[in-house]
Amino acid sequence: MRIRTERIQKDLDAINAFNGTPGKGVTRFTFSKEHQGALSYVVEELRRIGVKCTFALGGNLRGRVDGSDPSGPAVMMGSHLDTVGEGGRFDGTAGVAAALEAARIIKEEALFHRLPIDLVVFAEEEGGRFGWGLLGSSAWTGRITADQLAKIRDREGAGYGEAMEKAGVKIQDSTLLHRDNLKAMLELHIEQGRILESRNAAVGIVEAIAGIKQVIVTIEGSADHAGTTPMDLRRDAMQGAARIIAAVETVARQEGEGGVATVGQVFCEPGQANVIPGLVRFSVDVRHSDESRLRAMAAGVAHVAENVSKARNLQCRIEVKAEAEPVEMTPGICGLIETIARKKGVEPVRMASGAGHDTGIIAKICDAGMIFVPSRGGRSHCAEEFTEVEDIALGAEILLDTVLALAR
Ligand code: HGY
Ligand code: MN
Ligand code: MN
Repeated sequence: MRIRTERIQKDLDAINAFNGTPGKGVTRFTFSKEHQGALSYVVEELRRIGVKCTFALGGNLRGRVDGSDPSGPAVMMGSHLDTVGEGGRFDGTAGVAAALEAARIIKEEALFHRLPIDLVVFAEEEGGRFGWGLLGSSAWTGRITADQLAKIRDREGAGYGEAMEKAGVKIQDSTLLHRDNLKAMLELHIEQGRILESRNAAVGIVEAIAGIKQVIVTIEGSADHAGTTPMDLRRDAMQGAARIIAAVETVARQEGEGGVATVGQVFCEPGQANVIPGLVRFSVDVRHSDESRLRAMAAGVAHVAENVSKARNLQCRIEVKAEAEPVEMTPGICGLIETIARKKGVEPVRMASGAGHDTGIIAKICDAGMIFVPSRGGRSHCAEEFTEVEDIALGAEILLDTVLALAR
């Protein structure tokens, strides 16, 4: 094996030292000092091997390893370093560390490749700061226009561009990614599920990524005194929201295997024990591997929200945030990963991803593939998230050979 496991371990430790909630998982929100600290570690590690980094459209970081044909379309490998709040040490970080070590080997051993190989760190994959997941890759591929991006604000009201500037991120290259300048995208990622572990498999090949629709539901009633307002005169936003939230689970359970739905955020105004809530805002995240069922689930939630609001004389508004259709990975790339894994004596498992990934957005404009490595107990988006560094190293070895095969 060329990949050096101990260097991946060092990268994981160095990157995760940049953490806004030490002792409570890992928190690195996009353009925060933790995020920029982790990015600067990657930039420095790439500089050491002679790879120059630039910031591209959407605030994504790109380090270019030039090949013999610098003008050819690139082969891209990487992931993200932003996390959910109090998340894990491996979601995104494992893929960046694997790509970083692969880049080291390519440079140290001067491995021949014709096309440029780009190491990328996507911005705002999780949506933890701006409430809009897959944002950096969506901006880079033009799925989100510059105007739409300019309107996106974080909880403190800071705009995306403003946050970038404050973090010292200067866009040096604002070209959109497209088929002529990008040949393929490869991402190593932790599985965030139980399949590999239950099958005692070391490597997964992602064939498809589930679709996602994230909305924010706002229910508006009237704030009023909790002690003097008779029950039948209330317009209690919380009682309406509670019934809609309970129905979200039913919408998902009716789908059986393929559908999941989550209410992860609830805000209440004014949020005091002795005041009847005037306004409740909550997120709904629905996912399905089939696009028409995804749309049906989102419509089902909207239908319940409207009916409950009407029956209770409440106002209801639904705002769509992130959405990504279900997407297939490129069969040729899945086959290439499989051949390379088998040559290393590894029998990979073909599977789908219930989690969304930037590669699913990039796959709209070029060939794409993902390599999964096992998650202990399937846990993710929590401090308990864990993947053996040896599994990441094996995945990185496969990533390295796949990227080189595509860039040759
Ligand atoms: O939400 C997701 O599926 C991913 O972790 N951003
Ligand atoms: Mn995630
Ligand atoms: Mn991720």
